[in-house]
Amino acid sequence: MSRLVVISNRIADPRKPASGGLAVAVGQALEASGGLWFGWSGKIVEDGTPGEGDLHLQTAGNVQLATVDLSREDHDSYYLGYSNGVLWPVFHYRLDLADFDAGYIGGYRRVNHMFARKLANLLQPDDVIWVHDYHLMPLAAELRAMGCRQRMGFFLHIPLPPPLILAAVPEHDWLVRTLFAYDLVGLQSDADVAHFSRYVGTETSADILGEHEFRAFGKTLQVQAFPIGIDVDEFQALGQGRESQEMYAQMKGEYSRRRLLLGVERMDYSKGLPQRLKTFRHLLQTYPENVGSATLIQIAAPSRESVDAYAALRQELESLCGAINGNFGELDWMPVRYIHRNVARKRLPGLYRAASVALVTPLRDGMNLVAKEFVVAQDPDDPGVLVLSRFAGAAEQLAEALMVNPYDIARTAETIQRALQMPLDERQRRHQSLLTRVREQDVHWWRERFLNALANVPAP
Ligand code: ADQ
Repeated sequence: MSRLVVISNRIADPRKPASGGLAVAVGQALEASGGLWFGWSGKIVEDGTPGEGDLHLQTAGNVQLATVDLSREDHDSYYLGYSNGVLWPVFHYRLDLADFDAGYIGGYRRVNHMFARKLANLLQPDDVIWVHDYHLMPLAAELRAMGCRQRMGFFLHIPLPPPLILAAVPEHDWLVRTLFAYDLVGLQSDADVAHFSRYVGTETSADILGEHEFRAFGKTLQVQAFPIGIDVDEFQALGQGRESQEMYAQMKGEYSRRRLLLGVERMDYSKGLPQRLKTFRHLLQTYPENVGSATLIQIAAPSRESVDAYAALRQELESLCGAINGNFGELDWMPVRYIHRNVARKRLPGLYRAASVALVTPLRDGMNLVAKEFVVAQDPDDPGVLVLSRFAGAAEQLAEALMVNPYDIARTAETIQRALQMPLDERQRRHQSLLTRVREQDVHWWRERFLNALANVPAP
């Protein structure tokens, strides 16, 4: 069995339990075959030399962890600049928020080159290499240039935008060309694969050999959808834990006479938070029976706060929440509880289970794991209702959710009202179908499908 080598911007120690579904899934795959996990150490060296960083090696069971430090300059241009200031907004269709500073690309290329250089020394000839996410798109091209011939796959966790949006990235043709250094590219949804196919059809001279097969730059590439799932057993076990049960009891106690609506995410402009608050305000205005009853708990964990667009979003949210609470609040009821913090993962299932309605309404999302976690956390006898944006990758799999266009505030409010009034038998029916799919297509299914497809790519 070949050794698996996983490369991602951040890595997690597979021995530590609370690191979340992806870390668990990748950790298990690495342990099964023995493996190497490579990425940034999280450390920034203030006066470090760009393109140079110390390599740290650590062993965790039969998994080797290899991490590299970043100089301040590399961190700011590769991570904050190009990855999160250019690729993240453009890939989420937010050209207005992209910061096309010509200086960033140098850092992005430099760090990818450095990662490849450090990694190449650690590779064995029959390793299988799996690279994750937008930070590291050109990594395989760098490795190939150094003579590495191993099987290489790439998985993009965020959406791939339509061709004319992707084309706004000044280096778009180079970026896509570097993808052809992989043997397999995995995307979250069929919509993303269709965008890739249209891009190569219009912007390159690639031959489209089949629905999932493309030939260009002397290389054949497979591109397929592999929708990521969650670790259902792990999340259900968390739900049985003391912290989660306490959370549930506390919420049920506090809100015994009220209906709880819940949003949980990183604070990010892709998640549609201002639209969600405006929708909630519209719900209170249009359906006054919710005044004094419906309460929105919005958890928005701090994220990338040194990128400008995030600070502006935070201000907007604080002012919207303040206005809604000021206009509608009563002495014994605040319509919005806005919490700008992380909730401990062990408590999350209890919070989800106490909610009557989950609002998962991103403007664009590669997948969205919160939607799947909410489904798994519900009591099947009395489940809450998932209101889901059609623009989340998860919408392709979770058709029994109540689907909304989050830009359409009036109709989304109407749909939330429908969710609040949904009869028990309909809630049970929808939940049963959703749970079956989330369970069948879990994170292990995702990982196995990807790694099988990579193993079965015909040799060049
Ligand atoms: P994210 O944009 O981070 O992920 P998501 O898929 O929802 O979004 O995953 C977030 C994870 O963090 C979930 O497990 C959730 O429970 C947890 N989380 C979020 N906010 C939290 C909070 N305030 N407190 C505690 N936990 C919180 C990116 C892409 C997604 C894609 C994933 C995986 O943007 O589209 O689904 O990667 O590929």
